[in-house]
Amino acid sequence: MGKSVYTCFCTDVIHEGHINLINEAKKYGDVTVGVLADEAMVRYNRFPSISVEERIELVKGIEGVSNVVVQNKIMYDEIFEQLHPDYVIHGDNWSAPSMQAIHENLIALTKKYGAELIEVPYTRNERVAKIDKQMREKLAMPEFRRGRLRKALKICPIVKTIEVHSGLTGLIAEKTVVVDGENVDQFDAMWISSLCDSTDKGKPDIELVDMTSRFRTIDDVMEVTTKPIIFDGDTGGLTEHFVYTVRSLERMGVSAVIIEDKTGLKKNSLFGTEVEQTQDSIENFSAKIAAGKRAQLSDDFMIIARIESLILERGMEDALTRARAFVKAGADGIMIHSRRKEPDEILEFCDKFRAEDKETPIVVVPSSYNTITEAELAAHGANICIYANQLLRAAFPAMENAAKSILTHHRAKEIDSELMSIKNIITLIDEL
Ligand code: SPV
Ligand code: MG
Repeated sequence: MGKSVYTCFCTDVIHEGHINLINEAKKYGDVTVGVLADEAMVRYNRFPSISVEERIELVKGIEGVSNVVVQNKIMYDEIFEQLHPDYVIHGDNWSAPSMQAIHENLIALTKKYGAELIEVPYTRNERVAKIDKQMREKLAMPEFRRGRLRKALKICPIVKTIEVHSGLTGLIAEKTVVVDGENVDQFDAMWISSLCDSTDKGKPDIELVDMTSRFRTIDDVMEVTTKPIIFDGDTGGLTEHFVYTVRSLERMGVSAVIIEDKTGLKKNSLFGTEVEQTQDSIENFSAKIAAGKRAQLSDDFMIIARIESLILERGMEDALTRARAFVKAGADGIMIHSRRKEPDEILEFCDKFRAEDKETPIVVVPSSYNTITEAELAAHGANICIYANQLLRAAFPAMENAAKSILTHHRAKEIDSELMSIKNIITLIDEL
């Protein structure tokens, strides 16, 4: 019997590097190519821009490929169990932490199954670099980025969303990857928080930072990222203004705006009933949502209604009544918020809402009830989990600590070991 060779592709574009890999593979036997499934692609920072069926067709078209299968996980365990390949062929680009984990996985599996790992030099030239750049460009452009949240909602068990308020925090959201045993993980989306956007400018979170300035933050983030953006639209302002905001956000390539059912001078929800806050009427807020939906031009954009009944201690029934009304008015999702330490009321809302509405996405913000895991929230029907302020809260004490140390010691030596090295900071931002 002939020998079998396996390789996995996680790409939407075939370039000479892939052809080279297949040509090498052919020398060892019959070539099977695994096409990485959508669920695994997104964990790997390769958001698919074409469907898995289209990727299969693409690979089938390469001369020398005998079989095409779908590889469901980033790691190769299932593939070895199913196919028992004699050889696995892979480029030698092992430097990223996720690639190191894959390398270790392949070394262990080839040993276990008596197979051989063939490493071929990764093709690096201007043409391949240009194709990579074009792929990234496609992901970053408004048309594609806007629809990416709806796609992520279909692919991800829960869309993990991190707060960003600048280009730098955008880069953290875009690039941070953790490898934990066999799992590679990263964030799926970004939240432009009113609290963090305002705080970063030294302003209170009371709709004081104007839209032009908020849009400027979005632009800074978009310059350096490709992931979808969910915009914190506060109350949405006057309906007559909100319709223009919807159009601007859509045009920029933002995926969703979340507006909260409050009126008058908005204060941050985490104050709860400690400050005066007025909830909007169901009628007014429904009319605002409906006007936003009418103004919207694309099918991709989402207007998500945020319900403040639990924050303002108006009870579960009020929250559910509002959720029903806002969905009826056209809301594409419901955000339910709570500032309790325990997640009980959020889970009760999710369970009750899901019992009557299986489709409408639920958004949760576990800032105060932070012991709950993403998997537990997903099990109760939540679809988007927003970590709304953690990056800013991490930065402030670290910066204050550095300032205090310099003032205390009258020099910067004592704090230096806690800081990013000068070499790393000057090379942190990639040059074009
Ligand atoms: C924000 O991040 O600005 C929010 C979420 O609106 S919260 O601060 O929890 O109200
Ligand atoms: Mg806010």
